[in-house]
Formats: sequence, structure tokens, C-alpha cells
Amino acid sequence: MGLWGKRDDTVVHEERPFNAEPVPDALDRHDVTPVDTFFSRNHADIQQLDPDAFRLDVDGLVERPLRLSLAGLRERFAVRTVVATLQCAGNRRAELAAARDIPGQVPWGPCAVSTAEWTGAALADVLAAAGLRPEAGHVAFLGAEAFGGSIPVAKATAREVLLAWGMNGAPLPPVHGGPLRVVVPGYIGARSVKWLRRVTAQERPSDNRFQARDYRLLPADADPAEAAQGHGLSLGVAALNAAVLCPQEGRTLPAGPVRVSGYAAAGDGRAVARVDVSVDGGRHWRQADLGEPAGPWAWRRWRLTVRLPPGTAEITARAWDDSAAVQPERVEHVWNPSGYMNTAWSTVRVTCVENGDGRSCGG
Ligand SMILES: Nc1nc2c(c(=O)[nH]1)N[C@H]1C(S)=C(S)[C@@H](COP(=O)(O)O)O[C@H]1N2
Ligand SMILES: [Mo]
Repeated sequence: MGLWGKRDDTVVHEERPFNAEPVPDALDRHDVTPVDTFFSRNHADIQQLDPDAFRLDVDGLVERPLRLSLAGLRERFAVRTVVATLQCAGNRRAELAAARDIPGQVPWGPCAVSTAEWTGAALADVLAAAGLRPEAGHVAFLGAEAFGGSIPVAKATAREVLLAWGMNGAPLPPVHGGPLRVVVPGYIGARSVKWLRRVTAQERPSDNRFQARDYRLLPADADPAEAAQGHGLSLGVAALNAAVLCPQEGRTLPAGPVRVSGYAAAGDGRAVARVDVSVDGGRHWRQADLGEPAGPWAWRRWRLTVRLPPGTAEITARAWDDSAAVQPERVEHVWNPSGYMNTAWSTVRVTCVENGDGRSCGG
């Protein structure tokens, strides 16, 4: 077992803060990602908090501020379970950085995304118990190490947003924000604040630096070091994205039938409608088979068998959502200075050989 209970073959970009993603083969194996495989994104040290001493404050524009223990949360509110995919806004940054340098940011491959079954209380129920006031426009979250952010009230009062203490049927581990985190399905991972200490109803979005300064999509010609607070687009709702996980980039495979597979995920309020695969650079496309989703907030896993002749091949996938939005073609078209939201078509390059004995995926 590797650091923080992750698989030995986990790709660790940094040990402190701990930033790690699974290898594509491992991520591609499950609808619901095992905890030892789930990616982990941290801006500071992982917090080790005592669950018994833990308290959550609910304050701001509410009639009755609350201070809740973990036991109090469990007893007072109906327990809900939601299968939800979390995707970091920096997922697939390495492909952007290959087009043009992105210094000082974690070079995520295509696996800064994972799906878990989260258990907790609906944030909506907790806000209702506190008496959310009508002037509230946003609900802000603050973690124990000062990471924070906010979401609009309409999302905060939607049933799927959880204050979660459980992950895949076990207590939420420290590396994923235990004892308590927010889970905001359909939003960038950064809004699912870990080690949650405080929930504040307020008029305006959070001025925490991870909302006001980071996780903003700057124009291509901006310098992130110079960009003022509030510059660029504030990221919130996730964007339509998809990636090929198998075969993995750079593999050598037997020519002939090759099984291609990966994931697709849509933003808040949208669903993945179709995934197409091309092996000729986008001139011709075939529809992949979409797996049944594990729930309305879970990714769609997809697969297709293609025939590849001996030689080098490029396998490309793109997803469509139910508004007929499709992923943009090239990383150059979505490049931005901090390297967020790479939603370009996903391409892997492989070499096929006659009478080879490789397999497209490990499993
Ligand atoms: N308190 C706190 N919450 C946090 C973060 C953090 O650094 N500190 N990282 C955020 C980001 S950017 C992402 S993508 C997700 C990652 O969740 P995971 O580590 O459980 O995969 O947590 C979010 N919540
Ligand atoms: Mo993230």
C-alpha cells in the first residue's frame, strides 16, 4: 500500500501537499472508485482531526446559528446516500501544458476524477434547520486549513449536495476530508470542501482565495502572477468532459480488435448523451456503448472495440451532452494560463504489431 492508503501504482505528483491520481488501468476498472484508487487533491497538509471533538458551525444569514457535533448531525437529519463523480478543474492539465507551458501547477493526467458513494446529511436540511434568510445568495464553506469557496443558494438547497461523513460505506478518511466534507455533485472538485468547519450563508460569493483568485479561468493572454482578485471567470459548474483510459498512451498492442474504454461526465443539470470514437483523426466516428450510470450524478463509463492495423494509431474520443454541446477539438482552443478545464477531445497514441501479445488494458 502506498501513501495515505493509496495503491502502490498511484501516480504521486507531490507528497506534500499530497497530490495523486490513479493509473488509467486502475481507474477504468470500476463504476464506483475504490477508496485506495480515488484521486486526491490537496493545497496544504492533510488534516487529522478528532471526530469526537469535531464541531460544525452554521452561521451568517440564518435565523438560528447552529453548532453541530458529528453525532448531532447524524441524529438530527435524515441520512442520504448519493453516488457522485468529483473532477478537479485541473484534470488533464498535462495535455494543455504540452501545447504551451503552465508553470507551477500540478500536471494532472486524465485521472484527477473519481466516483464514490457518499453518505451524509443534505445541506438543504441543515440550512432549513438553521432558518436560511431570503437575502442569502450564496453558501460559503471553510475547511480546517482555511481552504474555502462557495456555491449559489439554489445549488446549496438542492437535495444532492451533502455534508458527507461516509465514503463507499466506510467512515470518510482524512485524505478525503474526514470527519466531514461537502460534496457538490456537478461542480468542480474545489467546491467540495474537505475538513469542513464552517458553513456561512451570505449575500456574495466567497472571497476565499481559492474562489476569488484561484480556480478562475483567465484569458489566454493573461499572466496569472499579475491577475487581480476577481479576474477571469469564476469556475463552478463542471464542464462536459471525457477521456480515453484504455489503451493507455504509448502502449504497444497486437493489431486487430482493440477494446477502447474510458469515462464521460457532464456538468450540473446536464447528462452525457453520446460518446464517439475515431481512429482516423476525426473524419469518421463510431458511437461507443455507454454503461448504465451508478446514479444521476455519476460519470458514464463507455467502451467500444475498434480494429487497428499494424503501425501507429491515434484513438480519439469526444462526448456530447443532452443540450447537443460537444467537446472542443484541440487543446490549443481551450488553453488558459492556469490550465483549468481541459475539455478538448481526448487522444491516445499506440503502436500495433502483428502477432503481439500485449493487452489494451492491465485488468
Ligand atoms: N479543505 C480542503 N478542501 C478541498 C481541497 C483542499 O485542498 N482543502 N481541495 C479541493 C479540490 S481542488 C478538489 S479537486 C477536491 C479533491 O477531493 P479529493 O482529495 O477527495 O479527491 O477537494 C477539494 N476540497
Ligand atoms: Mo481541484
